[in-house]
Amino acid sequence: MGRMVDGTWQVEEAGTPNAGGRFQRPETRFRDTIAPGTRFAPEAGRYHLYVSLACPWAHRTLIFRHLKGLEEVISLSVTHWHMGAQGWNFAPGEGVLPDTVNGAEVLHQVYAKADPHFSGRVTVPVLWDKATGSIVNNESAEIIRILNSAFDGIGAAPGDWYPAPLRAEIDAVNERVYATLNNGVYRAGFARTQEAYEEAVVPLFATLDWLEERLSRQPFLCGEAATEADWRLFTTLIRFDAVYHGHYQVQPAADPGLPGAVGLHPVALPAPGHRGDGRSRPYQAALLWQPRLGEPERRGAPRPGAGSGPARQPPGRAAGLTAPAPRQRADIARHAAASEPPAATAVGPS
Ligand SMILES: N[C@@H](CCC(=O)N[C@@H](CS)C(=O)NCC(=O)O)C(=O)O
Repeated sequence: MGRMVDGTWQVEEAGTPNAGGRFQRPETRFRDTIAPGTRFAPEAGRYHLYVSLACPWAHRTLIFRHLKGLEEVISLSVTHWHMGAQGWNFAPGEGVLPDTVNGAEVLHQVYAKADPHFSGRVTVPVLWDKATGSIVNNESAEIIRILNSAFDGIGAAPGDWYPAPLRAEIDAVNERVYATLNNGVYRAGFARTQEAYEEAVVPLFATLDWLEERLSRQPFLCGEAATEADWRLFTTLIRFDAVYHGHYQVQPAADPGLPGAVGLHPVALPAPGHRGDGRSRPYQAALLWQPRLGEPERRGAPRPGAGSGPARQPPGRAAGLTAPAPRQRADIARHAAASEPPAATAVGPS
């Protein structure tokens, strides 16, 4: 891992935490949009997306590129799955799509081309403009909004995952899911103190309860049809078993009164295009509380059988942190009861 300092790559320790051992996500630097009459006008073939398949944030943008049928409109590069000392790179490997636009061997070269004095983290996804030779945007939440509508009329498939009547509700769901879950798994996984870890894990599990309750009365997060909020949740949920439960130690307390581990339940995986059992369909997976009865507490070690490589240490969290204490059940209940987004008329993608 590393970062850019005034246009030069510098190797540094992974996931450097801030005061109190808390993980803090830096602000994203490139925040433009694509709109007619602006520096970045909508044009087929003009823009290029850089992603890593490992990354939940980049995964969102890949989903939207596909949902909107933009495969022929926006070209794509996929980094090597392993982030080396030089950061994301295009070394030959399974699934790698080399950089045919800038010919970069490592992604920081792309950032340096956009801004020779760039300082900050070199992250995916990146939406690149071939015409100006610059980065339009490297914030996934904004890139998916761009893909959702900017190419309508010039080759995008129909569909609106951020429909006007549902925006307030989608924003409210996104806000909680981002803070406690999308980013919450990082706050737990990279915490360096017990306090910071619990600050992340308690609201995280409360949000999972809240989502479970919400999806027990409606098929999608904001009503009868999938919206952006569902896709933003999906890319985190789908990584729970593979990454967050073991590698990031996002696990519930040993307290039997607390919910069990969250799992992606194989029987809930519907065939592509099939509506499954009527719940949690956009995720192709169910949010289930799975009490792992009879299994020893696994805190501090990856789940047996999880992952394909040798057991690894959690990315940043010091060994020996323990599950939230029983007294925190009250906190979980309090978070679970946190304000519901406003009800809104259900409108599906059109
Ligand atoms: N705010 C960004 C975050 C993207 C992000 O953190 N991507 C990770 C991969 S999952 C990354 O590239 N990290 C490299 C680093 O931090 O050095 C977004 O949502 O687009």
